[in-house]
Amino acid sequence: MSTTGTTQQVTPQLRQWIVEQAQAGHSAESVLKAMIASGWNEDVAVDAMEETLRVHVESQVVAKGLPPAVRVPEPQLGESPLYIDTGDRRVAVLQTMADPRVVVFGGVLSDEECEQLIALARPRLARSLTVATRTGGEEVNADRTSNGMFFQRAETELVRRIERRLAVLVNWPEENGEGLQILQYGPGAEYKPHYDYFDPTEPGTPTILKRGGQRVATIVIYLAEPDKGGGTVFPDVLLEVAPKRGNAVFFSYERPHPSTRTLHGGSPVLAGEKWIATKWLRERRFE
Ligand code: PD2
Ligand code: ZN
Repeated sequence: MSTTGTTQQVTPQLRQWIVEQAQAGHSAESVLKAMIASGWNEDVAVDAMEETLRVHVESQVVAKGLPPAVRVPEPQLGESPLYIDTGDRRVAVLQTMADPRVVVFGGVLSDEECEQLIALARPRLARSLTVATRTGGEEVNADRTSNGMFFQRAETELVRRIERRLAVLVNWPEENGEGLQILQYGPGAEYKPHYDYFDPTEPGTPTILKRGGQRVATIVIYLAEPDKGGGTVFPDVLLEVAPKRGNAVFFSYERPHPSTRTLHGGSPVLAGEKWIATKWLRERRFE
């Protein structure tokens, strides 16, 4: 890549030099200045530095025993748009956080869509189960006192339309999504803080991963607002997202590890009833 027509090759020697400069405590600006002074095109120099340091940091992290990072869904927010056009709906971008990666969207679903999902789910509710990572099966869990059900992927026209919309919203294939899960929380019900990825150290996890790899992101959509309580909390960063009907919170996790700071929970509902739809996204096609 070059503005002069000649290609500037980023060599292993250059990469090593960049790492050495960073290790010696030189700032990114000073390293960049030195590269430009010795003839490097600025864009090439910036790209080379970013890529070199990213690869270096990742190799250090993996050497420490953390699972490797994978590609995750990411909404197109490069130019800080106020809205994202998903093809059939204009969704508002209300708030973004870099670490943990959290994005709050407004108006993902219409009030009618929220009501329709609740009406379809209500007769099928049962006490929520969670995946038992020890065995790979499912179990009732005292940390999750909601009632729930799963839709099959594309089970109805409404479900299909919502899944398409979410796929466009966060740039991730529809087929990599688990079926939409609907949860109902009455007064006192909560979902204690947890991670949505599967713990790699649990014996049941390899079986779970056969169906599409790890979970890499979550979208929680609020379908009905409680009168009090019921926010989605991220305790590591003291963030609380209000459960406003039609809005959604998206968060991603590039490795199944607490360093992602994606510990999150559903606070107890204090009054009224909270309903959500959760879409968990896998690395690959979920079968
Ligand atoms: O209901 C919530 O706010 C919530 C909190 C944590 C939902 C989930 N996790 C989930 O469905 O994974
Ligand atoms: Zn969760």
